[in-house]
Amino acid sequence: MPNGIDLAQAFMLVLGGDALGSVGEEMSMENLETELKIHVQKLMVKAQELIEKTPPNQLYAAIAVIIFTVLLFIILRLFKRESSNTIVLTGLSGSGKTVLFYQLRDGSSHQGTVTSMEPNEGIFVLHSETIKKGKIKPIHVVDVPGHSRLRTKLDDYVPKAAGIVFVVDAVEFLPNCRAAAEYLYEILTSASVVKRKIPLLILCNKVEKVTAHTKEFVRKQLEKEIDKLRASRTVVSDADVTNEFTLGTPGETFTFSQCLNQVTIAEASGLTGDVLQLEDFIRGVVKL
Ligand SMILES: Nc1nc2c(ncn2[C@@H]2O[C@H](COP(=O)(O)OP(=O)(O)O)[C@@H](O)[C@H]2O)c(=O)[nH]1
Ligand SMILES: [Mg+2]
Repeated sequence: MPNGIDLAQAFMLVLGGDALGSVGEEMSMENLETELKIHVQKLMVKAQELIEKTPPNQLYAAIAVIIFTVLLFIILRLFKRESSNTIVLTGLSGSGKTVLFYQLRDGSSHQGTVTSMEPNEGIFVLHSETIKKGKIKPIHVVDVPGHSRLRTKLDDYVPKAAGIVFVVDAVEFLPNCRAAAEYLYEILTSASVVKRKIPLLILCNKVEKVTAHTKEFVRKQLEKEIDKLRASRTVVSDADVTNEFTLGTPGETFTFSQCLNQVTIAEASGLTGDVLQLEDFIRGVVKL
């Protein structure tokens, strides 16, 4: 690159003159300006010569490559989904969402100091990440209560969620199984979850209790309940399906593996601070 060297030499010349000290500052500035002007002119001439010397085919090819690259860049920009760091914690009330929320944020359960009537929301760095060195990324966690009148709140958060955590009380599971399955069904058939294939984690909570059901048991029971719901709902609807999507493979018993979005199941104990599997899920979907 002779041009680069020329330019560098010009700079050295001017800077060198300045370093000699005796010349006034204004003079050297003017010098620098004129030097640069001359140089730019020289460069322009050289560029023109180069263009004239290059066969037009090569020139067109170069221009085509540049245009193609720019277009590709623009298209990629447009299609790249805005990466989200929102995690929606939801599930029936009493399942332990609020305790989990504080556990993620502070590494402590804040027992007895929290009410569950409003969505809890916070942007924070996972407590377990704060001790790490280097790059740490904050996440946005919303704890959406499971009371039916608050469930519509879900629609505010789900469309921009990177992942959904559906918390299930593994101890008091059987009496709540039907209600949990109904809620889960609602989530799994909502338009944004299906279209954006939002990963969902079914989190069996309170597993430190010996009476807690295993995650395999919870999964099977939920699948059974959802299968029943699906059978009854596909008969009724058709007319009033606005944004409801059909769930699973028709004609087959429902399993979570049939869902278009990834559905996984894990265990936690918010009370004792055992939230490793939950944090792993969050790290996976937010890409910390
Ligand atoms: N044994 C046990 N109890 C828990 C656990 N997590 C939450 N709880 C209790 O379950 C109840 C409901 O918890 P909360 O976080 O308010 O549930 P939310 O309604 O889903 O927000 C509270 O009494 C908690 O102390 C857990 O991991 N183990
Ligand atoms: Mg709560």
